[in-house]
Amino acid sequence: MEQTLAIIKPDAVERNLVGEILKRVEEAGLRIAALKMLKLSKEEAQGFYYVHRERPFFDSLTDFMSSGPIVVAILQGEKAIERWRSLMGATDPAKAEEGTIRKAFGLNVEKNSVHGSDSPESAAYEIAYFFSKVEVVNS
Ligand code: FUP
Repeated sequence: MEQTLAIIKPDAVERNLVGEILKRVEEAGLRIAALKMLKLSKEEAQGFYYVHRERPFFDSLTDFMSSGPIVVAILQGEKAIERWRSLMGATDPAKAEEGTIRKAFGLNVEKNSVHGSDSPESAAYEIAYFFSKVEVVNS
């Protein structure tokens, strides 16, 4: 069993897409092991995206990620990291495959509706960033 961190980003929460996105998660057979809504401060968004701190889009991305509420979840299942990323689609919605969340709902490369961990190492960091042990269901 593998776990990954999913985020429904401010652009998607703003457009009432939380239910639609979680429905796709459940229909794909991934289990939700933890779930909550919160609003990041600018500093918290910078901490989350620390690996991208040198990238030219870092300031704009962390402004966006702290601009409104997000929903964070731990998704669990066989190959959860890869399965959630394939449901999400490519980073740039214009390049995402038909049937993916970013193709359906993403607005641009920044406001691309969802996040997913890209490796077991980032999943471990990202899950610990948002959830304490008592918030995660054991199943
Ligand atoms: P992904 O793993 O698909 O979310 O994409 P990346 O790790 O490449 O990018 C991290 C975040 O930076 C993505 F959510 C989108 C954002 N980004 C920009 O805002 N501008 C860019 O030019 C590239 C990425």
